[in-house]
Amino acid sequence: MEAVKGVALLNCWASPYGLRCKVALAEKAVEYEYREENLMDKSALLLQANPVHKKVPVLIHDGRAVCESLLILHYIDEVWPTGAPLLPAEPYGRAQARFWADFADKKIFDAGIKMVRSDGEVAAEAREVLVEALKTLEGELGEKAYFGSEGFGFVDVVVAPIIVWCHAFEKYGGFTLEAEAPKLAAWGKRCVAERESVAKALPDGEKLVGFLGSLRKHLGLE
Ligand code: GS8
Repeated sequence: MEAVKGVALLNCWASPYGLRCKVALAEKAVEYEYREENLMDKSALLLQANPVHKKVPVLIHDGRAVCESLLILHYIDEVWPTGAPLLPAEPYGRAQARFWADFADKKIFDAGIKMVRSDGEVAAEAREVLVEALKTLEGELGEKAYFGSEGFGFVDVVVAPIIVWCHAFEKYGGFTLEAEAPKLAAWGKRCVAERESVAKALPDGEKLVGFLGSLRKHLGLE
């Protein structure tokens, strides 16, 4: 594998999985080299660093690769103790945080991406799963400011990319987060206003919508 010094993140700017890694690295004030990947023409480094899935994000630390965004977040939390830990200290809280992270991946990001990449019945079914999941996630947030019981934490980092991805979800799903899950919408605004890590890591929502529009054209959906 190409020798990479220090810390590097292989990513595609629009990836919700990579965005959460950017937020976590910023929370921990880790300096790193950002390497943008072209997923249509993956670099030799990406193929060597993630030979199993060949996907971004990949974190490279002192020449060793860590794959899968949730595992990258765990790694970052364990290796860089700067700032508050992302995961709670006690086992039950950790288990709960992992549960909601898994829920976000399986229900929100999977359904949302499926909806954006399809049309007709498939898109309608994905939309239903997505909206239901957003409401369920809002139920978990409840009246708290953040998902973490002690403030912004693991689940907030995992879910943060929906703040921009929701622009696309709303456009292609014909709903608004504000109407379906107003507390979750307020949480998103709070994250951007109060966490520099989030404000700086996330791309412009309209740029993302444009990118996904081109993808849909490429897939023959528009
Ligand atoms: C998902 C990564 C992923 O889907 C994680 O890291 O959490 N479970 C993984 N990455 C996509 C880009 S974002 O949609 C990817 O790299 N796709 C390239 C490919 O499938 O060839």
